[in-house]
Amino acid sequence: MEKKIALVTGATSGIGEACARRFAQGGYDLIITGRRQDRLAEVKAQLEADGAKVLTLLFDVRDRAAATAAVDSLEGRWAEVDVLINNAGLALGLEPEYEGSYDDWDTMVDTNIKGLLTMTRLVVPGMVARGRGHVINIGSVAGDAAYAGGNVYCATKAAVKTLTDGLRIDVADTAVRVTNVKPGLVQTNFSTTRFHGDNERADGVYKGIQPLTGGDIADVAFYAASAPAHVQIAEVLVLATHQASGSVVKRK
Ligand code: NDP
Ligand code: 8X3
Repeated sequence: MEKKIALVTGATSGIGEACARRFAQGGYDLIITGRRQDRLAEVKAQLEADGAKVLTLLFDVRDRAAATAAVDSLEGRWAEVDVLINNAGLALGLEPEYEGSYDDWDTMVDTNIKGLLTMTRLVVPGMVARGRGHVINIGSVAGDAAYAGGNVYCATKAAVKTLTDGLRIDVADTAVRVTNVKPGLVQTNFSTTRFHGDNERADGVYKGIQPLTGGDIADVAFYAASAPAHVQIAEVLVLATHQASGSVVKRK
């Protein structure tokens, strides 16, 4: 029997890379996407060592023409994506809303909302036509409530929740399932990116608490995809044990 295919956006790092790994270990073949060819090649080699067949697609999810060309280039069984993991995303800055950077706002909105929408628009029609498929969006606890300085990033993740719920309604008459996985603190490149490369400040985010790993989130995504066909894991909030919400973290 042919293996199922999972397409993971932003698989060059963190949660996306861990999801690719978990799905490869769970018997899927993988389409991994990202903007860095060298990292895509390294992740591909790891996944192949786990027994998966792997296709890489190099594009920026903000570039709609490039995303369209990449998805259109898929041939044969590779075009029949079983699981789409919309993971590519980022936070930039932690400034008050009235002092934020216009460029940072545009990047977050274009990536976290419009990039996710583009990938959904490109991949889900095939799922509907085939009568099977699963979309797993990586939302965030940040989408549940704003925290200090989170403003635009939190808004993009609130949008991910609304778009996930909207899609679930729109495909409810098909067998396609839609899941929002909402992590709390996960130690990845996320904070280094948020603080524009300031590693010391990024490390401070995870001081005094054992954060989640990308693997913890990948396990949840894989569980959702592995549930029986009549079970739709609609939304999962996953927090570190000493994190209670987006703004309540108990540190030692
Ligand atoms: P990382 O920075 O480790 O990974 C982000 C991934 O997204 C990278 O592969 C990156 O690729 C990719 N990416 C970013 N922008 C684009 C783009 N324009 N086009 C294509 N790929 C892009 O962070 P995480 O793994 O933590 O983040 C993954 C997702 O998880 C994000 O949506 C984030 O919001 C969400 N999340 C993270 C949490 C955390 O605490 N870490 C908690 C809750 C949610 P590249 O290497 O090319 O930049
Ligand atoms: C990432 C988690 O709390 O840093 O979405 O925003 S948080």
